Amino acid sequence: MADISQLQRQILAEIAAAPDESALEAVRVATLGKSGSVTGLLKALGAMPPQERRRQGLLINGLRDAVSAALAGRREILERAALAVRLSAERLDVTLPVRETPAEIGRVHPITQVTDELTAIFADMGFAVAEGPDIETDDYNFTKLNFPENHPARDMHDTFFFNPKPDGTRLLLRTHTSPVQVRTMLTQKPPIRVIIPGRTYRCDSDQTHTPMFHQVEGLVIDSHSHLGHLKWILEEFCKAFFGVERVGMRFRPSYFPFTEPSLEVDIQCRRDKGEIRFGEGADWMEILGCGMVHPNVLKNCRLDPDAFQGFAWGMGIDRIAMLKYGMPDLRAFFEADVRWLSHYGFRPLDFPTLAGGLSG
Ligand code: 2NL
Repeated sequence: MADISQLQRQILAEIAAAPDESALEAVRVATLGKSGSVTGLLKALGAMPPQERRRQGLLINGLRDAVSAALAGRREILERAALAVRLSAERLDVTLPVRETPAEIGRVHPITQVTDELTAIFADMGFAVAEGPDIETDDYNFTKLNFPENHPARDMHDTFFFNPKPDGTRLLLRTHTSPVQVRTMLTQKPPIRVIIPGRTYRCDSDQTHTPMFHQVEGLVIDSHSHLGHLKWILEEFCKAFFGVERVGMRFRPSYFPFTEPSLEVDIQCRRDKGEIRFGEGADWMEILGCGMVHPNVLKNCRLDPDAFQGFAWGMGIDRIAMLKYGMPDLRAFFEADVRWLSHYGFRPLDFPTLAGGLSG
């Protein structure tokens, strides 16, 4: 059948000339597709007398097989060529640094990091963390803590007061975290061992003060807790926090309404061309205040001063964060500048632990 071999030559030539996979697919549709030329010939077989059908069937099925084989062969050649083009066009520089995912780009603020660090240190010594509201009553922030009615810290200049309520009482933003200790003593039975990290507020703003700042206070109440225990706890804390084997400490007499006796604590340091090192040198730096809880405070918190005694301390988190990580400007802490945070912040999955290292 001259016209069938003629048709086959023509189709195979088209297949061989197909420049890409979509042109090849067009040839397949035009020949083996539902209304394709070869399919049309196969359909026509059914209407033929048996002998004719046998003869023609052999030829037409041969044509179909030849076209299928040619299509498959050409497809493989075109696919290989397309892959070769892609491989030579796409380049990957495996020496480039790995790009971080969004979760890895985020940074933990130094205040959060330092809070986590000191929580890990005190937790290791058996302290629980307590929390309380930022908005407090005058009673919990001042009166129960043995502040005299006319004490200057109650002054409008230091405290952010809310407008007075009809009954004359007024709420305020806590000026220290001590009201949380008051709440703890009112609700828990001794022995009490807690630390309270949190936000505190004072109406004060300059180079070294921001109206919102962070404090951590500690409280121990038991039957025989004394200043010797307090000194040991503070010394262990300073060694772990600043990562030194030993640190000289100096306890100076001071005054707070809520402790008696009251002390201020300095740690030994060396100031060197703007750098500061702890545990060595001839300089001293004040880092915290502390003392034995005043009997009036115990009474105000429904604890019998003849049965219980204890000690407390307080320090600024912002300040010890600046000291440990060499951050010169307090106000940058609260400016929410991502460039500052990417420089001074901490990697999110490096939790501070005593075993794994405190500063990641
Ligand atoms: C400082 C000094 C201090 C306390 C805080 C306290 C709390 C209660 C009873 C007694 Cl409920 N004391 N806290 C004691 C001494 C000092 O903070 O200079 N903070 C930055």
